[in-house]
Amino acid sequence: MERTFLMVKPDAVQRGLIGQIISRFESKGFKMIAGKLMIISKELAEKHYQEHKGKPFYEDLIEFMTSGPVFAMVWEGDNVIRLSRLMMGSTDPEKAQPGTVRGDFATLVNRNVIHGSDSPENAEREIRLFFEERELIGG
Ligand code: IDP
Ligand code: MG
Repeated sequence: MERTFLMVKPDAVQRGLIGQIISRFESKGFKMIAGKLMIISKELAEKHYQEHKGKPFYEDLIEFMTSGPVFAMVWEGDNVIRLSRLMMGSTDPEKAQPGTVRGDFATLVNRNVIHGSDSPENAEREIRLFFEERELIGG
């Protein structure tokens, strides 16, 4: 069974969208095996987004991700990495299809509501960054 790391970003937490977003992944048939509301440190945000260091949007991204609480989660299911990315839609909400999380809840690329791991390697890395092994329930 595959695992991925999903995170409701500060914009969506502030807008009260945690429940609706969780509901979509539950309805799909995935299982949440860990979840917590947290304010992430600059250090954690920088580790999480290390691949984007140096890009024009990097500093704003770190500031945004540390600007308020996020809801960090681990989800389990068949092909959950690829399928959850499909359910999230394109990074830029202008390109995200209706029916996807970003297509339905977002308008701007720098306020795009949700993060999801893009590969098995990143999923494992991100899960380990945000959670202790003992926090994963029934995994
Ligand atoms: P992803 O979140 O769909 O995996 P990435 O390319 O990994 O997209 O980018 C990480 C995050 O950085 C995006 O979700 C978005 O918040 C932000 N970002 C990406 N590209 C841009 C951009 O061109 N302008 C502003 N923010 C961006
Ligand atoms: Mg990414």
